[in-house]
Parts: sequence; structure tokens; C-alpha cells
Amino acid sequence: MQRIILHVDLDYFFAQCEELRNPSLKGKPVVVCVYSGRSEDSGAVSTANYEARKLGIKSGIPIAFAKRSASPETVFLPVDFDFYSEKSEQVMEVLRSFADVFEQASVDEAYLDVSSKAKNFSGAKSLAEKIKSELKEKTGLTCSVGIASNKLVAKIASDFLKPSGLTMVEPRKEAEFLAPLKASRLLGIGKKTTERLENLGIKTIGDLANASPSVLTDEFGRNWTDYFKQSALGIDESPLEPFREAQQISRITTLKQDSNEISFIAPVLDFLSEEIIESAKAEQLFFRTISITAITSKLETHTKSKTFEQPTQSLELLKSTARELMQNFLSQNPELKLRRVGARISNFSKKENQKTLAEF
Ligand code: DCP
Ligand code: CA
Ligand code: CA
Repeated sequence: MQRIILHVDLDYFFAQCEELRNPSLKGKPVVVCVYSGRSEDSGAVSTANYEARKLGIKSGIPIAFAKRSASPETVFLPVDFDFYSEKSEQVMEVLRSFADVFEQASVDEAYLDVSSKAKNFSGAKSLAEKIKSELKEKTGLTCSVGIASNKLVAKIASDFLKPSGLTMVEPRKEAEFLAPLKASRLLGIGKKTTERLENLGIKTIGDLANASPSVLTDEFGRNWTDYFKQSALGIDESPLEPFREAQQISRITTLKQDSNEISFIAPVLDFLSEEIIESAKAEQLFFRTISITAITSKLETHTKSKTFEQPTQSLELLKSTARELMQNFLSQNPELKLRRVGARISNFSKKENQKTLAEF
């Protein structure tokens, strides 16, 4: 049977959530920031709405840069992960109801296999329109959808037209659709690989499809060459992973009283860490990233993270790292008192030494 896969990705997700709870932000540039807490503007932009993007503000740039490009009406807000997770759960519930098989791929995106629900590609297009309108109606959020015969092409298609786009790539049109796009759109082609490809004269996915296999093999080896060639032609047999684990495990709690004393806060973090490790063990997940969340008496949210080379499941490491991150945060912000504290693990793998695609 012909596979029909939808990839749904929410538009400017964190910033759209902020607009949703405060409609007066609509039409203004909105920038959601992860403040590191070191100084007033230290930290990075998490995301920005499309008005802010027109000013050149985007995910990952330093907040200080963003402030320099901002217009007077630009609004800067701290991230509120709890609120976005709550919205994400509502969204996933709606999306799930439309799929034969469903895979949540991140906080704001999912794959839906609709092969039998939609029957053919024109049916899939109507279904996608229905999903977009029902999602808007039930959650207030807009999304962009890609429709294709596999996950690889559906994902690139959902990003093709944004915000609120709908892009369909019919079977046997995959290579043609991908050809003009930059090679870096393919999974696993980061900055370094892009440079190495450019040195070989390869800029687009089409260039990659036409490149000589022996030239690629000399530079990247057999595995990568096979992967490049398949992907560049839009071939991808990978199945949806409906039971893919959570992207993160987190616990958060309100302190008995507002505090900035590590001796008062550390035992609370220890307790949260124990609960987190229990879940991680139950799901057989090893993590590389540890984060703490500190919510101040003024309800500002700050997060600090540390990422390790090797995946781990160690309670001791989680406790000591959470304490260290919190201690650093408190000593850098002596004027703040905390109301709520949280801990989180992410960047999962199933094994202690699993390699990611980028490393093989
Ligand atoms: N995010 C982040 N830091 C990044 C990239 C993303 O904190 N460097 C967060 C904020 C985003 C969310 O993840 O809202 C989803 O990321 P996307 O890449 O899907 O980007 P957006 O949803 O913000 O925008 P787009 O409309 O391009 O999908
Ligand atoms: Ca998105
Ligand atoms: Ca996304």
C-alpha cells in the first residue's frame, strides 16, 4: 500500500503560545528568551514570531544582539516551559486522533501515518486542511503541514511554506521537490559537513543526487555516501516510532517558603532527582543533559543546563549536577528568591554508549 505521511510542525511555537495568552502581543515583534542569569541580557533567543524575524531576530542568537536589532515595540519575554508543555500536550491529543499511527517527534511536531484514513493524496490534502482548522479551533494554534510518501520528505515539506503552510509532494516527485533545496536541509548535514560538501562543489540536494559516488566515498566513506544518495533522492523507508520515549523527564515543585539558600533548596532537588531517575529507569532511558529550573518570587523562569559526553542514568551525577547548577545560579543572582524549583533530564538514548547519526 502507498504510504501517506503527514508532518505537522507548529508555527513559531513558544512565541505563538505567548501571543495566545496575551492577545495584545499580536502584530508586535515577540522574542522569547532563555536568560542565563549571568547579567541582565545574557542568554540566547529561544524563538521569535514572524514580525521579529523580519528584523533579523531568530532562534539561537544572543539576546544582546536581538535587542540591538529590535524596534521600539518589540517585546522580550522569558521562556515558560510549563505553559508550552501544557499546550503541546493539547496539540498532540488533537493530532493523534487523526492518525492511523502517530509519532510525536518533538515538543512542537509530529508524524501522522494516514495511509488508510486518507486513502490517496488528494484525500490526505483535505485531511490536512481539516487538521489545521480543528487544531486552530481547539488549541488556538496554527501549524504547517507537509504531506509525502515518507518521513524525510514530509518533514522538509512542512518547513517549505511557513507559517500556516500546506505542502504536498506526490509520490515519484520527491527528488524533483528536493533538488533545488540546500543540502543542509537533510538530517545529519550540519555546518562541517556542509563545508566539506561545498568544497566538492555540492550545494543543493540535487547536486548531491548527481554527485559521483566515488568522490563522495573518498571524502565520507561508504555509510555516509549511501545515506546521502538515498536521502537526496527522497528515499526513506523508516517507520514511524509510535512508542518513542518522552523527549524529557522533569519534575517541578513549589518551595515551602521563598528562598535563596542552597541548603534549603538542595534537598528539594534531591527529592525531585530521585523521582526523575525512577522514571528514567522504568523507561530504560539514559540521558546526557541535566537542567534545573528556577522560578523566582516574581514568577520569572530561569533554566540552566549541562550536557555530558556519555549518556548516563546516575542518580549521584544528577543530584550533584543539579546542586552545582543551582548553586551557580544563586550565587550569580544573590538578589533573587525562588518560589519554585525543578529538575529535568533530556537528550536520551536507550544505551549507555549509543552513537547518534552524526557520529557514525
Ligand atoms: N527552540 C529553542 N532554541 C532553538 C530552536 C528552537 O528553544 N535554537 C524552541 C523554541 C521553538 C520550539 O523549540 O518555538 C520549536 O522549534 P522550531 O524549530 O520548530 O521553531 P519555531 O516553532 O519557533 O518556528 P517555526 O515557525 O520556524 O517552526
Ligand atoms: Ca515549529
Ligand atoms: Ca519543530
